[in-house]
Amino acid sequence: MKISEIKVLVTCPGRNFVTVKIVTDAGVYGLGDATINGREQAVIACLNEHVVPCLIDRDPQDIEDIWQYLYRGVYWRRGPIGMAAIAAIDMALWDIKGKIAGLPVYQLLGGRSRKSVTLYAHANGETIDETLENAAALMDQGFKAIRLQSAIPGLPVTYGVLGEQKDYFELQGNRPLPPEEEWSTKKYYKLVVELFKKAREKFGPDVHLLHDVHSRLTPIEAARLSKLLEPYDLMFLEDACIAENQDSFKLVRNHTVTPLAIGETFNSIWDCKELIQNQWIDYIRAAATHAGGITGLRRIIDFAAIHDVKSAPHGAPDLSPICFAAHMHLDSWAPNFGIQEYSGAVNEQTAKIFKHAHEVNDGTAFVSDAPGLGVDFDEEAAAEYPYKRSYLPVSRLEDGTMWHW
Ligand code: CS2
Ligand code: MG
Repeated sequence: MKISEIKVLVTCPGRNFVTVKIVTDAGVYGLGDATINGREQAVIACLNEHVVPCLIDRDPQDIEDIWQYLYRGVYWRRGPIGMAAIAAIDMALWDIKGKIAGLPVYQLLGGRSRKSVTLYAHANGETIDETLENAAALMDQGFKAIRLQSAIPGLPVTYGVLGEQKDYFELQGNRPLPPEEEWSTKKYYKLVVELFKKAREKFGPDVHLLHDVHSRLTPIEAARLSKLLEPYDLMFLEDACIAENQDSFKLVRNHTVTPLAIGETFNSIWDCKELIQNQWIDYIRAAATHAGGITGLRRIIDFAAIHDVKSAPHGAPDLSPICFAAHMHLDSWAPNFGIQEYSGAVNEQTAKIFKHAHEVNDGTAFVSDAPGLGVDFDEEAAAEYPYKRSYLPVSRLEDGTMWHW
C-alpha cells in the first residue's frame, strides 16, 4: 500500500482548523488535526513544503518509522510547528491502520481500560454568582467535574470569560491584531479564593472542581495560591505558572497538597520529563495535536503512568473534532487516565464539516467502535468557510510590562 496524496486543508467555521487528509492507492484515507491557534499558516507551510513531499509513495502502515523519520531524522527537531505537523500525519496514519484492520484505534493501542471517559466542563461568568449558576446548570446536565473561571473585578477582560457576543474575531475587529489584556495577581487572588469558597458552600464536597490559572503567576505566587485553595479540595489547579524552567514546579509542589496539572502547550516528553519523574505534577495535559500525535502522546502517558501521574488531555475549542476523536481512543485505553477537558458541543457549521461517531452523555463520553478514529471531514462543507487570520490575545501587567497570556 502507498500514500498517493496528502491534502492540507484549512477551514474557519467560527475558528480556524487545519486538517490533514492522507489518501492511499487502496482508496482508504486517514485524517489528522494540525491546528495551532493563531499560527495555522506556519503548520500548513511546514507540511506542504517540508513534510508532504517526503511521504508520497511511502507505505502508510509504517507509522513508527514515519514518526521516527519526521522526528529523529530531522536535525531541527521539536517545537510546536514541527510537532503539530508530525501529529497530524501520525493521527491520519493511525486512522488508516484502524480502517484497514477494521478496528477502532483504541483496540490497536491494547484495548479499553474503562467503559467511558469522564469529562470536565467549563463554567464561566462575569460574576461569581453567574459562574456558580452556570456550574449548577452543567451539574443538572450530568457533569461531575467542572472548571470554574470568573471575571476579575477591576480588570477589563479575564481569560476564559468571553461574553456571548465577544469571540476573538470580534475582539480583533477588521484588522486582526492580538487583543491586549491586563493582569494583576493581587486582584486575582481575592476573586479566585472567594470563587472556590462560595462554590464549596453552594455545592458541598462531592463535585470535582478545577481551575485554570493560565500561567499568569510567578512560581512563588503559584505556591501561595495553591496553598490558599487547599481548603476547597480542587481536583487540580491548571498551569499555576510557566514550566519552561521545570524546577519552578518543585517550588510550588513543596508548598502545597493541591493537585497540579500542566501540559497543553508541551510538544514532547522533553517538556515534562522532570515534572513527571520528580512527581511535581499530578496530571499531564498534553494534546495529541501538539505533542506528536497518538504516537507522541502515548509515550508521554506511558512515562507518566510509572510515576503516578494521570493524563488529562487538553480539550479547548481550538483543537478540532479529529483531535477530540484521537483523545477518545487514548482516554479509553490509558490505564492512568484522569479526566478529559470538554468545551461543549461544537457549533452547527463545525458539526457539518466534522462528523464524529463518539457519544457525549451526562458528562461522560463513549468511544465509538467505528474503524480508525471514527471521524470524517466534509471537504465541500469546509470550503464554504475560508481561513481568517486571527490571533490569541497578549497580556501586560498594569504598568505595561509584557506578561504571559
Ligand atoms: C486553555 C485553552 O482549555 C484550556 O485549558 O488554556 O483555552 C487555551 O487558552 C487555548 O487552547 C489557546 O489556544
Ligand atoms: Mg488551559
